[in-house]
Amino acid sequence: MNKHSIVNVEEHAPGYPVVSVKHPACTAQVALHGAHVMAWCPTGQQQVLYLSPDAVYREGKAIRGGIPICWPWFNAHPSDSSLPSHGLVRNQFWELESTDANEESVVAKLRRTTDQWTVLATIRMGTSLEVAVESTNHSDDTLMISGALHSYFRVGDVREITISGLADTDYLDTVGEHTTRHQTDEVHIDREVDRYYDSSGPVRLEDPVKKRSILIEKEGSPSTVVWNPWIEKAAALSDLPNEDYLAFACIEAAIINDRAVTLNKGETHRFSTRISAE
Ligand code: TA6
Repeated sequence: MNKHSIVNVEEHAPGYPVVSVKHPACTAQVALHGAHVMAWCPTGQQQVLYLSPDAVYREGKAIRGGIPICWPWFNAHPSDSSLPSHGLVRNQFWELESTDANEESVVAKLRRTTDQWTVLATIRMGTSLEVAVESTNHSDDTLMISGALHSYFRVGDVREITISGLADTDYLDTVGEHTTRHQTDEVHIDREVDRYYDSSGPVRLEDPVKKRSILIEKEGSPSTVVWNPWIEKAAALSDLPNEDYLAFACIEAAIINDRAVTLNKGETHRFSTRISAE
């Protein structure tokens, strides 16, 4: 298989390289900034990921949409409010280590390395999409890891979708005063939703408007975050059209800060999400 006819690195904006994949199984785009999957479309299907038309493509600003890699913490830093929300690495350029193409898929590996740690993203794009994040601590200090694969799924109308797989689990409702609640059945979105579910199992998004179903599987993360900003919060986001709260739902493989993983020197942790659509 001629890799060069399938994988190209192009400038999405000046100084902003993106891996562009055109494979028989799918098309996809991965920005080196944040090792950020921007788009993935299995052949013969509709685009699976939401990407804001107002997304900003410059160093230091996370792309609104796709699959942000939130690492090494989730949401606000546990102790330092001066640090950016959702960690450091979604706002930084990563090194493109390799791209390999075979009959089934393309695999891209991107890494960020410092004196203390290395984070490696392995992104497999084919008839399904898998994003895996491996963290390695190579310092003498312990390293606390939390974060999320913060996937934005494109939907026809968020008010019409059904999210299954979270029934009979507890969740932390972070809208307003944080409250632990119990999910008795399927999840529907008719308001701002920002919930951390105690669930490591698969979740299915049914979209009657787009007439499709998206399966989200995960490994190595104990929580599933479901988020939609709804009207008011969407209007406050400058990189999101006001009406686009209707066009996506986030279903995230997450390690919430109070469930952080401790890595000693030489230890590695891996978490991943696998997405398929039908
Ligand atoms: O994952 C849900 C969440 O933490 C929400 O609270 C909201 O802040 C969202 O992430 C988006 O965060 P961002 O920093 O990308 O605007």
